[in-house]
Amino acid sequence: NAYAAPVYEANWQSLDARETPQWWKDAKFGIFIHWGPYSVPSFSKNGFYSEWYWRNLVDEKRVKQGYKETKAFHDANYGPLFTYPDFATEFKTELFDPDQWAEVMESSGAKYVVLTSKHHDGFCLWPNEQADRSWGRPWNSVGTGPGRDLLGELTTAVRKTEMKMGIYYSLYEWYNPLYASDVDLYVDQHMIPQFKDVVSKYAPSVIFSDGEWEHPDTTWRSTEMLAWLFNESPSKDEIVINDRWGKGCRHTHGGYYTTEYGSGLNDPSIAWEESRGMAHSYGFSRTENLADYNTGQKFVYMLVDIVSRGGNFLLDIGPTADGRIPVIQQERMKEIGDWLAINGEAIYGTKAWKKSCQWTEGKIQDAERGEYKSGFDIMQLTVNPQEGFATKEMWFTQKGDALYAICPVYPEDKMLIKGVKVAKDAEVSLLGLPGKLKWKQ
Ligand code: FUL
Repeated sequence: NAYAAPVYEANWQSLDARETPQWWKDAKFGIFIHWGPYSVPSFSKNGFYSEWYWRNLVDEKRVKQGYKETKAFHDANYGPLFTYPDFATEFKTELFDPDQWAEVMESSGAKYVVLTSKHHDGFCLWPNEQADRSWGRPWNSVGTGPGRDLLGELTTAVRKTEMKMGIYYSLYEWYNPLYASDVDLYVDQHMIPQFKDVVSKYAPSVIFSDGEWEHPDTTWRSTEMLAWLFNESPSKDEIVINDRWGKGCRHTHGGYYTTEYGSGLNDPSIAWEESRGMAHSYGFSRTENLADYNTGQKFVYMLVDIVSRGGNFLLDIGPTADGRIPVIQQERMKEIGDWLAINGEAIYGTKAWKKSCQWTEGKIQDAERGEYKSGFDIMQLTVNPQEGFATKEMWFTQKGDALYAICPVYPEDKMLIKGVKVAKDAEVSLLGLPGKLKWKQ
């Protein structure tokens, strides 16, 4: 019958044809959470990710490549006999208050949350029997450490707000005994049933898949899993997926395209999302200080810059092993939310305009520069006009018949918007200010 729901087949042609759901495209801003046993040592140096602690500790190649600080730190503080799995029992999350987390995340103006259900260490934040079986020990947050279903508790709390709840899920696990001996068996007996378990129990609205790069999608049997997800799972109607489903899949197959600590993409015709931590790492890192954290203003710039190019921003927080969101991370979220409370109309539900930004006149050194090197460079360009760099004086978004122009600094007097023809009866206003502004073509 012509009205039957579309049935997806286990091949990319069929799966790629599925549109990323509109709720996600409208949402623009989400909060990512990296939390697990690595939050106990919460250590990283030289910009390495703290959630890679186990790998940095034991992988000889990485140790030789300059990750030796991890081993030195570990041996000095925990001793060489203390292994990474021992951190699971120290991961106690005793102060975890899911409703407080949900409240503070919502205060950022974010519309969705993505929690690491399982990172590359294989540790599950929900009770999962596949994990315990293949690891031969309790390797989930109910069986050891917290003694709580962290994913379940946070899902319940987030769903009391207006935000959607999603999960990060790593296909590969560095040191899963099954993975190391026979990847096909790992996929068949561990990964696929585990993936179905987490989706069936929590019906996430987003799946941020990861750890795909060591094998092709055929090894992971990704298309089979996704056909199940789209056709049969409890998430099938609103599920949003990313592009990390096998070697070579990024920016080619699956759902939205991902960039990481980058500058995003310049193509508003595709769904994409930039993610990054507040400082140098996704997981919490005790080695980071105030100077390592971006300011709330920079995060607002990043958000606007990304949205003006049609993307979403997934900003990561790293809670502590005792279950707190560090106060500075709470403050950053609130700073972004304070801006969005007034200016959100120019962000949520918008689309990219014909131009994402406008460069300053006068101070321009490099005006034609259309390519962005990295998210960080964008901000340098934006905040240092006096140094003679090209400066983005205005970003644009649009919704319905409204054009939004967003300035990184408060305009002194007039704003000049280039390249726009305005209807005679158009109205111009400043969000947050009552009344209308004077304007002329
Ligand atoms: C990467 C992972 O290896 C990082 O640890 C982090 O989870 C990031 C979002 O994806 O590929």
